[in-house]
Order: sequence, then C-alpha cells, then structure tokens
Amino acid sequence: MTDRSLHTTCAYCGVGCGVEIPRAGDRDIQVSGLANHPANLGRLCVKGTHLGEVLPLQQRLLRPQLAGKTVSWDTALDFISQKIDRARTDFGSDSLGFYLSGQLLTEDYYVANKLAKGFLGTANLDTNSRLCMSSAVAAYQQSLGEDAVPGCYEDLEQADLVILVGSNLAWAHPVLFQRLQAARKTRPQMRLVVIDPRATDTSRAADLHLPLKPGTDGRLFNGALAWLADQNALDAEFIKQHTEQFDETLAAARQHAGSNWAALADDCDLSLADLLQFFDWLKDTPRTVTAWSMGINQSRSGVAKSQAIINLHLATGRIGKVGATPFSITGQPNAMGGREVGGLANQLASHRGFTQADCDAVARFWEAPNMARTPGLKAVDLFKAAARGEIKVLWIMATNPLASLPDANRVREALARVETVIVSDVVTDNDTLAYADLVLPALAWGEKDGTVTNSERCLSRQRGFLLPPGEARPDWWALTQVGQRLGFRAAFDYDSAADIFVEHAALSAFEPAPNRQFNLQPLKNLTAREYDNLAPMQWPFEADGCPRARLFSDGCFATPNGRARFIPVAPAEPDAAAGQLRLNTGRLRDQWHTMTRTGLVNRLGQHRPDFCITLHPADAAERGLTAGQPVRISNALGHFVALLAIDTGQRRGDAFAPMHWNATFAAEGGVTRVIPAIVDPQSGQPEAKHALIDVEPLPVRCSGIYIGEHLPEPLAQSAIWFKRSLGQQWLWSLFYAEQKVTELASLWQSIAPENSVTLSDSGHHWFHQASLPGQSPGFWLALGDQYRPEVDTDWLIEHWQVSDVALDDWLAGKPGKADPRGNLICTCYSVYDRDIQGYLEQHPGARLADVQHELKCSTQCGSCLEEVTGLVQQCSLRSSAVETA
Ligand SMILES: Nc1nc2c(c(=O)[nH]1)N[C@H]1C(S)=C(S)[C@@H](COP(=O)(O)OP(=O)(O)OC[C@H]3O[C@@H](n4cnc5c(=O)[nH]c(N)nc54)[C@H](O)[C@@H]3O)O[C@H]1N2
Ligand SMILES: Nc1nc2c(c(=O)[nH]1)N[C@H]1C(S)=C(S)[C@@H](COP(=O)(O)OP(=O)(O)OC[C@H]3O[C@@H](n4cnc5c(=O)[nH]c(N)nc54)[C@H](O)[C@@H]3O)O[C@H]1N2
Ligand code: SF4
Ligand SMILES: [Mo]
Repeated sequence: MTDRSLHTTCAYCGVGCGVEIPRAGDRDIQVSGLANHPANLGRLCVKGTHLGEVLPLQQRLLRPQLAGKTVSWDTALDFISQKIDRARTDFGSDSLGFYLSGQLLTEDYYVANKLAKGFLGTANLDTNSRLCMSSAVAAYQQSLGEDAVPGCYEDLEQADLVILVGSNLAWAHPVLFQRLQAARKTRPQMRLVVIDPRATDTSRAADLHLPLKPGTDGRLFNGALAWLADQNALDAEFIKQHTEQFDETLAAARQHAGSNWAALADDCDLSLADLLQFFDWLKDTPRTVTAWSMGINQSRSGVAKSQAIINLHLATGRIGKVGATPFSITGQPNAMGGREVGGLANQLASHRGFTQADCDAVARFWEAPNMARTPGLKAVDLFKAAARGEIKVLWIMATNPLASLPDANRVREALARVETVIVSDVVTDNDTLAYADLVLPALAWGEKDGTVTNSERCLSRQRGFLLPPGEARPDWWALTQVGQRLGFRAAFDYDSAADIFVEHAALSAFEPAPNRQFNLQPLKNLTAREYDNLAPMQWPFEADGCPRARLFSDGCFATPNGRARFIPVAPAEPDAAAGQLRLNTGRLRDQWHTMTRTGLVNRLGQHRPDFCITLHPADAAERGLTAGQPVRISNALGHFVALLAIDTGQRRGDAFAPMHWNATFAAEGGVTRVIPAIVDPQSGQPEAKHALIDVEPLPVRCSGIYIGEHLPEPLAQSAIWFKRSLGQQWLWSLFYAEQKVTELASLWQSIAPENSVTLSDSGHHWFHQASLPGQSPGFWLALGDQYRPEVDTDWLIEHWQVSDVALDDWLAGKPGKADPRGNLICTCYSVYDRDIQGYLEQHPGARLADVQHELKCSTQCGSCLEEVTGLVQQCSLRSSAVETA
C-alpha cells in the first residue's frame, strides 16, 4: 500500500476481488486490482475497473424521505419504531417483515438478524440470496451437514477436469474465469466441459459444450453416477468409510436415468457421443471440479440437482482434495457473509438452524427477550403474505424486489397492500423505491465499512475512503437506532462496524456444535485497529489459527455422525412447452442486476446497449420477426417489450433475455413480469430460467432516438421507450405504434426550443432536430418510419455535443464516410469488432498476441478476451477456408 492508497473489496460479484484505491477522499478515482489479494492477485474485470465511475452524487439518495418529503433521521426512526410497535401490539410479531440482500455487509446483516429474530420475535427476515444461493445452501446442509463450500479457487486451477454447469463464468465471474484460463494455458492437460443449453463466451472456451435440454441436468448427473457404477469407477473405500445411504441413492439414480445411454442422451437432447465423452472424462479424472451456479439453483428442483452433483463427488471420493470438489459459485459480494449470520428465514446466526438447542444457545448469547423459535417466511412466501395483507411493516434493504422477484405484477400489488414499506437504498430511482412510504439513504460502496465473505470463504474488508454524502448512514446504524428506540438500548449499543464484527465472531465460537466448520474464534478479540488492518483470510482456522483452504479433507463431515449423506434424487423438470417458447434469463457482461449503479455508467452500457431477447433464427423466421424489431413477450402473468436479437447459439424453442432491464430503464418493464413464482419445495428458490412465453411483433409506425435530460411529454406519450445513460443525459430509444413521423414532428415542434436546427426529407420519412452544441438545454432528436432511425449511435454519442464535425453529419447522426465501427468489444480501450476485423484483414496470419499488442484490446481487465479470441479464430478459419478452396 502506498502512503495514501487504500485497500478494499469490489462491490460486485462473489469472486470478491481486492481493489486498490489511489487516494482516499477522492470521488474521481481510477481503481486498480490489488496485487496481493488471494482472490484476484491484481486482476479486475470491466465492472471492477469502472467502480470509480459509480460514485457520482447526481443520482445518490442523500436524505430520508417520508411520503415524498425530506425529513430528519429522528423523524424517520421514530416513525419506524412507532409503526413496528403498533404492528406488533395489534397483529403480532409476524406482521413484520425484513427483506435483505447479499450486498449488505456482514455487520449490517448481523444486526438486522439480531433485531428481528432475537428482539422482535419474528423470523420473517429473508434475503435476495433466496433467489440466488438457497438451493445450494439446502443441498450442502443435507448432504454435508452444514452450509459450507468445501473447495477453493485454487482447485479450479489444480483440477484436470473442470465442469461448469449452469454457469456463464466468463461473464458472471470474470476474474475466476481468467484464473481458470491462465491455468489451462500452463497445464494443457486440463479439460473444460460446459453444460449450458445456450452457447456463451464460457462454452466457446470449452473442450466440450453440452447444450442440453433445459432443466435435464439432474437426469444427466444421475446418469453419470449410474454409468460410473457400471464401469466400476466409484471409490468404494471412501463410500464405505465416510458416507451413508449410498445404495438407495444409486438405485434412485439408476431408476431416474435408466441404463439405456442412447435414450438418456435423447432425453437430454445431446448426442450419444458427447454424453459418453463426458462420462469417459469423468471416469478417468480424479481431479475433477464441478462448479455450478444459477442454471442449477434457479429451478423447481435446484436442491435435488445440487445433490445429484454432490452425490457424484462423494461416490468418487472427489471432495476435500486438491483439484477435486463440488463447488457452488456464489453471486453477490456477500452472499456468503449473509449465510454466516443467518440471513435466510430458516437459519439462525453462525450456521445454526431452528432446533431447540440452537435457539436456546443464540438466545442466551444475545440475552434475547423474544427469540423466534420457528423458521419465518421465505422471500416468495413473504411477498405472498404481504399481498394477503398479513405483513404490516416491511423493511427492504439493498435489494430491488419489484424488479428481481418472480411475478413482478403480483409483487407490485403486494407492496401496495403493505401499510408501511421502508426502503433503504443508495440511489434515488428504482422500481421498488416508487412504492416506499419511507426512504432511507444508506452509505454506498466506498463510503461504508465492514466485511464480506467471497465464494471460497475468504473474509475481507470493505473500507470506506469517502466521507458520507448528505445524511447517508450505514445500514447497521439505522437498524441499531430503531432497536434502541424500541427499548433494547444495551443490545444495540454499537459504535462501529468493528464492535459488531467481534460480537459476530464471538457468537460463532459460542457453544460450537462438534463438527461445525464455521467458527471465527481467532477473530473474536480483535481490537478496532486490528479490524481496520484485517488482511483477507479464509475460514475455518486450524488449532494454531491458520486458515484452511479445503474442508472435509479428513473425510469427516459436519453431520452429527461425521458421515456425508448420499441423497436419493430424481429432480423434477420444467413444464413442457406446447407451442410456446421457453424463456431463459441471466446476466450480461457489463451490467449488474437491476442496473441501479452500472446502468448509470455510459461505458458499461456500450457492450450490450439494447434490451434484447434472443431467439434461434428459425424461431424468429417462424414468427416473421427480424433482428432489431421490438417484440412483445407475454404469458398469463404479464408482458414486457424488448428488441429482437437472433443467434444460432440459442436452441430451437428457447429464448434468452437479460434480467437487467426493468421499469426504470424500459417503459414496458423487464423479464420478471413473466416469470412464474414456481419455487423449489425445499429451498424456496424461484425457477427464474424456464418461463413459458409467447413472442409477437409489436406494431411500429415510427421510431426515434432522443438525447436529453428528460423525455418531453409529447414524445413520452404513447411511446414504448428504453433508456440508456450517457452520464449527465440519457439516450431514449422510442417506438410508436400509431403515430406517423409527421404527426410526432409537429407535436414536438410545438414545444421545441428556439434556435434548433432541422434536417428532414421531402418524403416525410424522417425528421432530425437538435440544439446546437453549447446551447442549453441540449437535445438531439431523430424520428424515422422504420425500426431504427439510420443513425450510428456510438458515433452520435461521441459527437452530439461537439462542434467540430460537419453540420450535416452531425444532424444526420452519422459520419459522412459512413464508417461505423460495429460493436464495442473492449470497453477499457474502446476497441470495436470492425477495428479487430480490419486489423486481421490487413495482417493475414496475425495471432491473438499481435492483435493485443497492436490494438491493446483484452490487455487491461481481460473481460473481452473470449470475444477477441473468437474473432481471431473466425478470421483464421475464414482464411484457411479460402486457401482450401
Ligand atoms: N456481469 C454480471 N456478473 C454477475 C452478476 C451480474 O448481475 N452481472 N450477478 C452476480 C450474481 S448475484 C450471480 S447469482 C451470478 C450468476 O452467475 P451465473 O449463474 O453464471 O449467471 P446466469 O447468467 O444467471 O446463468 C448462468 C447460465 O445458466 C444457464 N442455464 C439456464 N438454464 C439452464 C439449465 O437448465 N441447465 C444448465 N446447465 N444451464 C442453464 C444460462 O443459459 C446461463 O448461461 O453472477 C454474479 N455476477
Ligand atoms: N428473472 C430473473 N430474476 C432474477 C435472477 C435471474 O437470473 N433471472 N437472478 C436473481 C439473483 S441471483 C439475484 S442475486 C437477484 C438480485 O436482485 P436485486 O438484489 O433486487 O438487484 P440489485 O440491482 O443488485 O439491487 C440492489 C439494490 O440495493 C441498492 N444498494 C446498493 N448498495 C447498497 C447499500 O450498501 N445499502 C443499501 N441499503 N442499498 C444498496 C442498489 O441501488 C439496488 O437498488 O435477482 C434475482 N432475480
Ligand atoms: S470479478 Fe469483477 S465484478 Fe467480480 S469481484 Fe472481481 S472485479 Fe468485481
Ligand atoms: Mo445472485
């Protein structure tokens, strides 16, 4: 650390990369990867690289607001306490609800849990991790005895076979993916298998991609177990010494998968050759890591599928060893910390459940007067109870449920029904904030202080390096103030995050169960200074206090008898689609969830600027759809509108749309409006990846682009719009079903600022008008009678406010030479696909390293490495085809 630099942890994904901040106190910063952080060793992905741009104050929530009016914290906190008090008296403790997030710090989470479960007497406290990790959690608990991820990142580097199931690691956990790719370079014997119904940047890097029928993973893994048993390729000694229930489990797997491998391949819609290749590699590779994520968890049988994966690892003894482990990859920066403090409604702090003994132990430690003794409502059920009017006060913190829970239209009705909705957030605008009675301004990344735990159980500090803006306060602080007002002064008398952390560590070491892995004993006496300087470290700790990278290496599991449990499973599959398409939803490389932060950064919008739904070309053709046109996606629950994209990497019958857009960024909302609230019966995790939908063209008479600060009423009325941040201004894409260009142009003219300049054609097919650069308020408008006005958006964004381009080009919104650069590939160095293709055309035989050297693309954060590699490969294939011909 240089004198003024500061070390912290990235705000985004569960890889948990260390970040170096050059100067404390400065909002305009260029962050870099922390060289000695064990998660990233100096690397950062594109989201991490742009962390500094997410800090501007324009859209920051700065003061508490009650019914839309600014109030003092005192008024706000009194209001909450009175509402909670009244609801408890009139309707009982279970009329209260807390909905938290894996983006809170461990300290925030700990205090919320203590308040609800220990002092208010309700376990109606759940978290968005329910939508994310809860299936893996339940599987670990049942199979291994504790919610404890057995492996570590190094295992992905040391394995000879890495299987990624339902994970788009290249986009969702880019730094981990880079570590994997770097290891493959140095250890060419390593193989990568990717199991995902659609082609992704991750699958394109694989030795074998299994584009299976969605939802058939359980059958595939059961088949693998049965096949390995037939081949006598299981670890009989490990099974005998360290596990139980093997025979029942193998019998169930055989029954589910059958023994006709051709039929199994058919059921999964795979070729028999690919299926057997996968099984063969499994048989021959003791060092196997199976890493899974949302393609497994977000399903009606996410727990059973996770168990089918764990069963396979137990049966081959591939757990707790170097390069051999089942490994669920967590999504959010502190999903793991949340699990450690009991953030789920069916857990108590420190990996405890709701047994009498656990409840008593926690109650004793907290000296809790109103200990909750039964599990509370899981996320989807909590909002269903709210819709029935049973929840009177709901406190939502660091999550945007109206945009991320399934069946958004019902979630909206639920929020409208709750008497008091409190939302703690850091931005002024998101879908959920619109339904808040009371809004509380929280400290954001860079301002807040505490700890997070990443996917490999590594605990690191997020450190504040900026002064709190306005009246924003830590989330934990707001909770403690309410606790104190409700009469629990001593229990919530914390001065700092450090105070809370040591209590959390002490509770983890209090009356520990014999085989429980989670125990922060060595950290329970940290001084404030030691906490401030805490270096990243993995739990659990050896007797001498040294961190341990792998769990269960001695074959002793966290169950009461120390044996791992095989679980017989036959995972249910999603409903069949009769004439409908199946909607798969997930992530893009440069956006984070509901876009409240990444959606404000121009550069992060460049990689995939539009909200698109992707179909196979044949499905699009069958419906008479062409790329770029707006389409209406619907089912009985609701509808949303997106633009059509076409990709042969999409299976026939399947569609994919990103989860990111919502009512804040698109007039007709996002994907969750059509996702049914079907949940896994054990974990309560919603099936977010298999909704059945219809897709039809949206009639469009006229479309437009508008750049400005606000969308003026004549244009907004009756428009279907999507908006994208340009920093101070927004760019709206507009579509109109009824009006013609001339009608809209004349409506607009009635309010157009003076001195605007116009360009239009005599046939009234298009109309462009803009304020001259430097004029205020600035705007730029194009209307046209096709799906998109013919402008080069990237060029326009760069030039609409500068006066050094020809007026006609500027008004036309494209360069005279008509030289659009295509799609942005490398956000760090602004390199477009046409730049790369142009270079490759001029330099036949150029290799990836030449392109990187010349254009610099993929040399900074590396997030685009797969795409650049793909372009180089395409080009060399094309030239060898030409040579062969
Ligand atoms: N850029 C970016 N990164 C993120 C996030 C973000 O918002 N943006 N969010 C973070 C969070 S919280 C999470 S949980 C993680 C999620 O990380 P991932 O789980 O890797 O991401 P997803 O895109 O949700 O889904 C992964 C893949 O599952 C596939 N899939 C769908 N159905 C099936 C199926 O039936 N079987 C199989 N085998 N695969 C299927 C999808 O096609 C998709 O490619 O990402 C984290 N990282
Ligand atoms: N269809 C579909 N739905 C999904 C998924 C999917 O793949 N498909 N994925 C699911 C998954 S895995 C996840 S994790 C969820 C994510 O869904 P959400 O948690 O709803 O998404 P975010 O946009 O991350 O919401 C975080 C909110 O917290 C605010 N915030 C940020 N930092 C702080 C802070 O320090 N304090 C406070 N109080 N607020 C803060 C942000 O501005 C934002 O409004 O979505 C789930 N929903
Ligand atoms: S991989 Fe990217 S988003 Fe995830 S923690 Fe690292 S820098 Fe942040
Ligand atoms: Mo997640």
